[in-house]
Amino acid sequence: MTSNWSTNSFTTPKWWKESVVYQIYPSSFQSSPGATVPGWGTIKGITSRLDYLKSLGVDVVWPSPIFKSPQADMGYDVADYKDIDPRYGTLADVDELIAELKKRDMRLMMDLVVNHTSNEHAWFLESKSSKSSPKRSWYHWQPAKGFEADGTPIPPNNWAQILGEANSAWTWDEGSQEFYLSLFTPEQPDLNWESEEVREAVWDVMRFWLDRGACGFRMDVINMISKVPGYPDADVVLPPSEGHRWQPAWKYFVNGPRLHEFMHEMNSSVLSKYDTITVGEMPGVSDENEILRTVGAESKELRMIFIFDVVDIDRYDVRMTLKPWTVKQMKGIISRWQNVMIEKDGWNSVFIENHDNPRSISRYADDSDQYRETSTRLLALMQTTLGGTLFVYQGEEIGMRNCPKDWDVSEFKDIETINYWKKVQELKIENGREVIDAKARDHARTPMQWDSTENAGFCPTSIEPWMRVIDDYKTVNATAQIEFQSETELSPWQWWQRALKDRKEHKDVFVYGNFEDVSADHEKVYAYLRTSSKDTKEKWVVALNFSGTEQSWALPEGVEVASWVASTYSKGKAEGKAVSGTVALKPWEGLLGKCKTV
Ligand code: TEU
Repeated sequence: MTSNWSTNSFTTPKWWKESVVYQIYPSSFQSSPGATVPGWGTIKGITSRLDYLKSLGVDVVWPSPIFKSPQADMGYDVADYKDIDPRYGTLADVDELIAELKKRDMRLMMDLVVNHTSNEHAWFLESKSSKSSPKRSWYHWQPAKGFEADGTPIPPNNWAQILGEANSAWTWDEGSQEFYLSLFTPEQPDLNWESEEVREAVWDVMRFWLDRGACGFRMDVINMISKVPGYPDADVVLPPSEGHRWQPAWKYFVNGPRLHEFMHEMNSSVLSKYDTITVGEMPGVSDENEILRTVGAESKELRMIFIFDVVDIDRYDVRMTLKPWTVKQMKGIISRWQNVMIEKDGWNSVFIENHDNPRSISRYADDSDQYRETSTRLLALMQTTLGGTLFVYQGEEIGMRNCPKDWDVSEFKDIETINYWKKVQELKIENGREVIDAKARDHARTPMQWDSTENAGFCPTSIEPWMRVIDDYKTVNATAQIEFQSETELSPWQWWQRALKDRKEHKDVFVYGNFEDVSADHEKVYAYLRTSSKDTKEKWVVALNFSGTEQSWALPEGVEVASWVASTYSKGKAEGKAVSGTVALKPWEGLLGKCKTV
């Protein structure tokens, strides 16, 4: 590898590189006494759990949107960026949260959703009031392409909605007799970033939160803000013969022509004036140069992004599909981005869960009673030993599973799942239920399992939570795992806690270190070396068995393990493992070893 890693700025320490970010799904994290909407989580609930997060090893808390919202898409439809939804609390509650975080040397990162607003945002209400409204140009308005014989207006092009692929991305407004672009749902009209006034309004929102004490932003679908002018028709990939009328149109709004210009403007107008953490959600882009334009050390755009390659590994053109994948593919993706960032001086996020994806143990490992715990530890070991800023999603630290397959579909509340289920009925999609069981966003949105009492400690027992608690909470819960005592084993939570501590103690290796994949040809084992960025050249090896069968894997020539310091099967050192040559791994076993240095 011709890396200039040790001299480029990859190894330059920054708080936002070494921080552990914990994503909270506010509706499902923790309710609090006097909650406006019983059975929903609140900001006060988050504040009440800060000691829990601190003791886990979290530095930055990122709640999914808590702004005023009609909740058509769980808060990703914002009606007022400067106010809090009453169901979550008040601005004063956020101030208190920030103050309590500060006391613990922690920070708050906000979710900035500015590709679109809610259709109830004052900007949109004004924009739709008439064709001559001063805010008409704040959204994407287009006349009908024509009208059906029965008078139904025909949308300007064939783009499909993202959260309801069976529908057009354009919504007809009776009042002003035009369509507006609404890529996600009709309740989420896309802002028109071509308008300078829109951009100024966004900068103003950003300053509002940074001045209030937020440390930065996760930016929702920030790579969709520039649309290709003229809105060209998308290629037909979903066969009309099977009833598909609308087509995925990513090509025309993902990393569009003015994206980088807008991001530069955001940086020079706002971000450059504060010391922030920024992470852009950027689905649908895997091009190295394009990504480095955003996250390269000199790019002057964002600190890092969420690259979707791993979470998109099991889909075809749209997310609600099931595509077979292999461990080798996953390894290839992860190693590719580890290397790119090191070699080309960029920075990346490390994540495998969020509120838009199923649970990681159910998806990438084995969530059966037999292997759930080692699977959780395996995925934790992998993530805590990869370079980049680490993101942990609520419940991931206790190995929460997907919703049970015997739940009625009515338990699933997400608009994407509801729209998908309608499509399944209409188009008679045979594996529809299977897709929901594997992919629905609902799997990650069930209430956090705090303890073994009814409702899992999420809300009082007399109240029905907004979404059903997963039935396994009596055994899978935070309290049981924190209190777990054993001579030979760590609970998944205890393992995560130790792994985060180790990561921080050895940040020169795990956050800033060099990376070398040493398992390229193995079908099931993912193994890599991490070498310290300091002169010590301390070297560690990680070997992960991504299968339910025993595997053997060979350490590279010349690499000798001084001590296998951890196995996902034991509390202390792994005993009886070979220190050179072929190493045996149990099903779903992960090993961490410190290598001898010459
Ligand atoms: O998600 C954007 C996104 O593209 C996906 O992760 C999305 O869930 C998937 O494409 C659906 O098939 C973000 C938010 O994270 C998500 O919760 C919102 O629904 C969406 O934007 C709209 O704001």
